[in-house]
Amino acid sequence: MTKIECALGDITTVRVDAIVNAANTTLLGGFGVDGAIHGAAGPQLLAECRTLGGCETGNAKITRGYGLPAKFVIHAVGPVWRGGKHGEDRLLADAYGNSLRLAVEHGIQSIAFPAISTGAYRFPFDSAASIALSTTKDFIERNPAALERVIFISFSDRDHQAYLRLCKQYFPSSC
Ligand code: AR6
Repeated sequence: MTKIECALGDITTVRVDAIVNAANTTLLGGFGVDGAIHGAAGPQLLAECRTLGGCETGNAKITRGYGLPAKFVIHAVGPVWRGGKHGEDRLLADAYGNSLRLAVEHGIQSIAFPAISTGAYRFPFDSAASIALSTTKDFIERNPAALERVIFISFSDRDHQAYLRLCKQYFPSSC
């Protein structure tokens, strides 16, 4: 059975097989969690990202983790929030679903997600967390035993409390 966890902290320090990056379509770095991941991984990460040819919104690509404790980085591109009527929910669900699919294809057993799109891209936090949790629940139901651990990392206590509250709804026996 897959263990679901919610934790507060800096995703660059988490010891898992893969951490997910909230990237942009260029995959060439940025601010927020993207900047923190590139900073902690070192310049080899950017060098590998340059070979990938970017990534469409809703999709994800994988690299090695270099200086990070995580072996892999899954670079997922969430949507910019534009009011909610431009397919944002679907694109965010796709970013999570494609990250999970890529993880399983690479034999990854443990994966940590930041709250994709909820910073610079302004997606409302509770809706984004609900999409993250419901997409993960669907994936786990369709792929039982594919993953050991999925961790949702929040960067503020307020976000962490929101995750804990919503997690109880989607995974009553976990969080
Ligand atoms: N660990 C965990 N979570 C973090 C960390 C960290 N070290 N740093 C920030 N967060 P954002 P987006 C949280 O803006 O909204 C970049 O420039 C943060 O509190 O990093 O998907 C990219 O290159 C927030 O909840 O990503 C893109 O251009 C969440 O991570 C653009 O920003 C996501 O915030 C992507 O915007």
